[in-house]
Amino acid sequence: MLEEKETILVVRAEDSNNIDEILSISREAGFNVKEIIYVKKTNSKCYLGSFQLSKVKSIVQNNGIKKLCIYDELRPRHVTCLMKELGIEVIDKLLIILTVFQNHAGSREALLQIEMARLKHQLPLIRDWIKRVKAGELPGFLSLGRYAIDVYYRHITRRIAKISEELDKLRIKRSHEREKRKKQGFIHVAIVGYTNAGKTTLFNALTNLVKPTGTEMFTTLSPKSYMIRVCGINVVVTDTIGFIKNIPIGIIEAFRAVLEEISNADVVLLVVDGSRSLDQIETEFKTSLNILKDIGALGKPLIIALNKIDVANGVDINNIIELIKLRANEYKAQFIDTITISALKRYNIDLLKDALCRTVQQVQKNLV
Ligand SMILES: Nc1nc2c(ncn2[C@@H]2O[C@H](COP(=O)(O)OP(=O)(O)OP(=O)(O)O)[C@@H](O)[C@H]2O)c(=O)[nH]1
Ligand SMILES: [Mg+2]
Repeated sequence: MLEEKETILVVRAEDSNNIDEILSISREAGFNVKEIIYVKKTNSKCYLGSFQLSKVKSIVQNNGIKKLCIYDELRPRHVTCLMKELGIEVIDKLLIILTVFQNHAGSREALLQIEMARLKHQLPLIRDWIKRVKAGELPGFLSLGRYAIDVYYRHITRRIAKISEELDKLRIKRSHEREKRKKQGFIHVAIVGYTNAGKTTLFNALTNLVKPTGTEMFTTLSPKSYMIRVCGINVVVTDTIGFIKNIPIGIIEAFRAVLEEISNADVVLLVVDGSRSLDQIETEFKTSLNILKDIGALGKPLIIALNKIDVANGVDINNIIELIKLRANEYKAQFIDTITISALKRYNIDLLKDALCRTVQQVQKNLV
């Protein structure tokens, strides 16, 4: 079974500085990476140029590899061409990430969101196959005839419609719950940030709950909300799904309901992993700001929790604080303050609560 998961990993050359993260994601998806191939320039027909394609072909044949992982967003024609040339399964970035999600999905909503993203991802590929089968370009490909592919296509479209309906119901329920809490005068604080930054650990520190945390990425998929009192005000804190660099749009769309929890919050509490190198901190911070911008949450009061200072790796904290301020201003965020904390050791949680207190008081004043 394990051998089935042996793979060649294809990565864009420009992503080589992000290779540790890409390898972690691939490992968490269960893949055993035998070889990494970097692509400088992609080929419009088959994604890999003829030289790299023949290299991959020989590794596949010599090692009996059954899957090719490409950490990029592929066009249907790329997938079809690669499958035809190599005769093995081709898995792109969206599918790799969804496999990690699948391993962590704890709720029906998360499972439905994952299935939806998978099916929507398959549709254009199947459309491409139908087109080619009709044109006689794929005789006997995948041993499916045209009729079977048509039936499968119709099955997928029906399933997508059904899941959409169910997800819409869950979304409406979620938004009613939010509205109810708003009417009761609760202030919403969304804990956001890069995957593994320590969001759930902070959520636990603020709420005294013990939600699962872990060194793997995407431990949390479904948002968890809990009410706490912050200087006499009822505050609902919500733990959310982690961000990553260049997240495929299909995933953002599928997890729209989860991201709405952030765009509907009153205050954003952004957790930054302060134990990383300055470059990594900058990349992760900018990725988070970009996603907040995309989902329309950048205009909200933004508090930064600079986390893991118990294991800060020699980078001068003041440099990090300066960098954060600079970037936050560049993005025109409504930046409030950076508080250095350790969510795990519970350092400075009181200072963070003070900053939260000042901010939620202000929000409450503006609401009146
Ligand atoms: N040393 C140290 N480790 C921490 C701290 N906060 C969190 N961690 C560790 O970092 C890892 C990730 O923590 P989580 O709270 O699961 O991170 P998350 O942001 O919720 O991650 P995802 O849900 O996967 O996106 C865990 O192993 C935590 O124990 C901290 O302040 N110091
Ligand atoms: Mg988490």
